Amino acid sequence: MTERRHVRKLPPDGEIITVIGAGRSGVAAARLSRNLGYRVRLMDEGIASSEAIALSREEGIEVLEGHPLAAREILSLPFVIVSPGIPPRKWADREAPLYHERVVGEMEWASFWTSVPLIAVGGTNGKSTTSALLAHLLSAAGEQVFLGGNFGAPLSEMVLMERRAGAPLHSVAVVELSSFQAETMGDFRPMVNLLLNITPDHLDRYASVENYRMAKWRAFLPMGAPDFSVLNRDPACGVFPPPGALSSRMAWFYGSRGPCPDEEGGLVLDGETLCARLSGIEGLPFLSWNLKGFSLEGMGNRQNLAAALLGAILYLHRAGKRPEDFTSVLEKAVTSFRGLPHRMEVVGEWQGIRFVNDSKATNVDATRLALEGYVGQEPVVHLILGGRDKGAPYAPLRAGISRAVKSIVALGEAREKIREELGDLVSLTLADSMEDAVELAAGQAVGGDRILLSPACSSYDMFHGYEERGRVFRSIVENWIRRREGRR
Ligand code: UMA
Repeated sequence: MTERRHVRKLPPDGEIITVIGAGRSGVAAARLSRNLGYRVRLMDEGIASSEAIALSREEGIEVLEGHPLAAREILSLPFVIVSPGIPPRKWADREAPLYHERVVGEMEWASFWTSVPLIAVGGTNGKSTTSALLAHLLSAAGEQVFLGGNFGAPLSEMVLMERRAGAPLHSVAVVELSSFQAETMGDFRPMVNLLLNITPDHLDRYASVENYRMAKWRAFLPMGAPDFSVLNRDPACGVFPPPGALSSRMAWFYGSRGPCPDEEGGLVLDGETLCARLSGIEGLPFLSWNLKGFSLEGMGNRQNLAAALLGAILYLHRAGKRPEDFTSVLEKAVTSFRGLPHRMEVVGEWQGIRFVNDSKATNVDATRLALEGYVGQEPVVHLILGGRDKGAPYAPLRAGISRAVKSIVALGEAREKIREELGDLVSLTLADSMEDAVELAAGQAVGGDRILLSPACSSYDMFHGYEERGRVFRSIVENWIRRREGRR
């Protein structure tokens, strides 16, 4: 089990703790702190009126609504827990990332109060799928897994549940970790910490890409020698640890096509056959797996698979399990994983034409990764792109489009910009609606082709979020297939 070291001084018994942000994280952190015996104030700039807030009040938590955050006030308080959605400039008058002795993020706070080993999963894209796959693999290997963090249930909810039960209910916690949760970290000690990729994102919160990058690395700095940092070996994924900053053990994974720069010290997924090879990890023999039953498409998912498998192996190894007890279990479990909705999700197939919903690809890099998974064969993709433009150029898609895409259908507010930047590469048509887009893309497809919705844009010009966009796509595809089947 990971030994916990605290640089921060934990607040003394009975101290007043202020939690800022009364969303799901803040409420959970406040209730956990109250359960630990602290006096707790929950502060929010907006209106806090959920059932959970009423419950918090009943538990003796003081709730302050409509309370503007002022750095001078916050930093004079004895101890503060921040919700991930609160940007540090609000409470510290400065840009992230930063560490403060008396200010801690919700996930890190919760991690101080549990002995359940943690596996963290960070990265710009692929965090949720990798977390879910990792949890699936570990459950198959007989672990009692908590899955949460940025994924949904804050870690504080797990810790509170366990304290109330008076015993650990889980043998391991897989926590999806966002940069918002990482940026304040200073004592976080997961047993295994995965980093999938770092590409520009959240630039409305961070002053520069460098600040965003450093926010992600903060989750690795406190880790020590027995713990594993599990990092993507593909240079295109932007995972370059700050020189000399990591004192944990390192393990690499490589799921991209093409030769891996260095096969020792991690897990490599072979290009075409999905054969995984593990080597160079102290205490573990050379191991290999045949993963061709993995059903998720796209380069991002190959990398997610390599990361999750390596994370699972390292955790099981550290938990004292023998490779012969988990090797074939993991191989089987990979095959039964069905993925998450809206992330390279296969939503239909008709006469060999497969329809793939990647509505979660709300930025250019996510679409770039989706396309890379189809490179290396004849182009098969009819790509539906567009939505609300996020200001970034579409040029990073050019290489993938040239090699994997047969045609583009551009949709939404961004469609003219997309036509200007990509229209010279392959045939490009403009659609007025999602229905129109599916009709246009599928109308050009033959058996073996893919209709891929991977918009590289946010959905807010036409939908209430990427989930709604994905659901609409799915239902249009199902109708399209039903109509074709009716004609036969
Ligand atoms: N608030 C303020 N002042 C502010 C901002 C917010 O007072 O400047 C208040 C709001 O009025 C609201 C509360 O803070 O009452 C919301 O807090 P929050 O934004 O931290 O939201 P939570 O409900 O606690 O959800 C958070 C994560 N939200 C964010 O990081 C923005 C959830 O991730 C996470 O699932 C949840 O904790 C459980 O851990 C969501 C997310 O969008 C899914 N994450 C980003 C992403 O994935 O890109 C990082």
